[in-house]
Amino acid sequence: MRQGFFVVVEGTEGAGKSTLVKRLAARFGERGEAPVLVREPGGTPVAEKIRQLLLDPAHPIEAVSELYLFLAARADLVATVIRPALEAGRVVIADRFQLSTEAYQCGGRGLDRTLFRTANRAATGGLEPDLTLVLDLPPDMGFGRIRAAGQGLDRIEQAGQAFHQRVAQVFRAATGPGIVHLDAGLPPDQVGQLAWQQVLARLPEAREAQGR
Ligand code: Z5A
Repeated sequence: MRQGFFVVVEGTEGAGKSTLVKRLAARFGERGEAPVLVREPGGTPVAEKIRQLLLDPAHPIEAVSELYLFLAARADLVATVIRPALEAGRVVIADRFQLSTEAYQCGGRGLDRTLFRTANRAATGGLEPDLTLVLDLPPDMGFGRIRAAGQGLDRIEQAGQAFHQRVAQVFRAATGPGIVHLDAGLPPDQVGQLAWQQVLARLPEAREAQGR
């Protein structure tokens, strides 16, 4: 059976995650491969309903409730879309995954990392991305892009400058197996090219060729 490949794109708002996901999908398309594209929170009927609840600025959500809502959406997405696709040998590209929870709910909201790790493992069944591309961009630049694009701010985007600085700090400091940082201040073509090089180096056939 072919091995699946799981790529995650992470970073602060306006860093260019959606833009990069589309570019990577196009590159896979050129190789005759149609990746499964997902975004978090969302990607299943249940998770999309949870997304509406989470992003709606009309009501506050307590931090632990917020954590479990993100994880409930993730559990549904992993069980019904991501894991079956990987088991079928497909490429999956996710716009945000577990590093976002660590950044927003632990860094931003101040929740305990042990609580997050334990609960997140229950939600994902221990699934880890093969590659996590972290788009590094100062939050004020990302918000500048969002304003320039004329988009409104959702509940979490409205959380204030200090919150978003703490979130950005977690993204900047992230290290670990398969985590790669890219300068999101570069033009989209260059970000896309650098990201694609990272993907190519980690595809199952590249690992096999290198005896890894
Ligand atoms: N969240 C959480 O708290 N905990 C979790 O566990 C998870 C998520 C999974 C989801 O919001 C919110 O949920 C998010 C984190 C939280 N909230 N906040 N704050 P979302 O999915 O709706 O929004 P987002 O993830 O923040 O995405 P975004 O605002 O759409 O940004 P983006 O996808 O990174 O950027 P983009 O849409 O590709 O680009 C934004 C603009 O910049 C656009 O006009 C582009 O043309 C432009 N762009 C893109 N790349 C470039 C470059 N390289 N140069 C110049 N301009 C560029």
